[in-house]
Amino acid sequence: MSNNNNVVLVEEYLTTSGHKIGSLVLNKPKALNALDLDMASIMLDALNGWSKNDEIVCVVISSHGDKAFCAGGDIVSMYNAMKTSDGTIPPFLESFFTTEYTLDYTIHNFSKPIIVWGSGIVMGGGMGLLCGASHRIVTETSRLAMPEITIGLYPDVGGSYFLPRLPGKSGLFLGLTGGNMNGADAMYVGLADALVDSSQFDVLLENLKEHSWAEANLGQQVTTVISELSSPVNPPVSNVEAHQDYIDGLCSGESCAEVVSAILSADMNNDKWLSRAQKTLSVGSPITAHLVFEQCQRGAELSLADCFKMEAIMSCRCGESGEFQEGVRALLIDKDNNPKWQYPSVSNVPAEVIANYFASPWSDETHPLKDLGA
Ligand code: QUE
Repeated sequence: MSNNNNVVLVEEYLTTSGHKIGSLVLNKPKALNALDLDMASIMLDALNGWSKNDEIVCVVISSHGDKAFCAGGDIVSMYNAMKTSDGTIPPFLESFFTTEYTLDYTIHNFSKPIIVWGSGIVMGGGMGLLCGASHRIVTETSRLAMPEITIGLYPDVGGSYFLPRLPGKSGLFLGLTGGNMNGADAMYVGLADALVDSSQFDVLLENLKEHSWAEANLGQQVTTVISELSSPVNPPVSNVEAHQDYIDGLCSGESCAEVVSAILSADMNNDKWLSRAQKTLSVGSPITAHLVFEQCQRGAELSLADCFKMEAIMSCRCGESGEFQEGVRALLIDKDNNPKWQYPSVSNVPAEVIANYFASPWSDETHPLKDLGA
């Protein structure tokens, strides 16, 4: 464990009714609260304790700093582990992903309401924390995305489950292009439950503390408290909704190569949001594009637990293949923004290469997430 155990602040607030509210505050604002292994372990331990504690009526997950709820994962530590592992699966990555996915899964299946305050940047690992919560709040500053194609990873943390379940082909499009969602997009695609003004966090906590907690249905009571918060003065407008039919048309192809070529050759009509998505795909990893296409196909048919098990395999394969390491080098280590991807385009990637990302390095009995959902 870390020598810096205030990376997540774990607190219990007493309510006037005599109950307790669990609070987890991500506390690495300079790193945009990117999730590291210590943070994930602390959160998982706290949730496991609170699930068995009858005094606790609900949990609030939030973060310090205005900029980000959580901008992703601690990929610099992962880079350092990959650099010294020489093309094998770094044990650190296996530990990190196992802990992170167990945490995400625990949030999805928690026995009491979990409120996530998803204000500011919510990307990658942050999406994993948000998506499974029973009460997902976004604000006028929220920016949600799965931008992993930029770094040669792929949209994990349950992306295999939630992307193929978004309206039409929007999940495939967002995974391929790293497209940004604002608060209105998040509401439209069903990844948020309430859009409120970013000034309302203290009001939310105060009202949760003052609530009577007298009724049986804790989830309904949290919904009521949240419904009393103020909406944004200038609410955002959904890009995904505005472009849904266009996105569905672009993503209707039968193969990854067809879809990617349709998006890359499309006239984005000077639309800023669509053009940015197109640009991100054009400079992103061709291997990642295949992984996104494949995970959306496979994930549509899988349970949540099986999606996380598949992602543990994919993520460990990413840790040994070199593509992810090169992406992190180019974007975050050397910052030359010039990753040398292993294949020049989607059409050059052999099927066997992609198949290997889904080939388990473990037997069912030795899979690190074998007990998930059991
Ligand atoms: C694409 C990504 C990530 C990214 C940038 C991308 C990502 C991620 C981070 C990140 C952000 C802040 C940090 C940090 C990492 O950046 O997944 O350590 O402090 O975690 O273009 O997928």
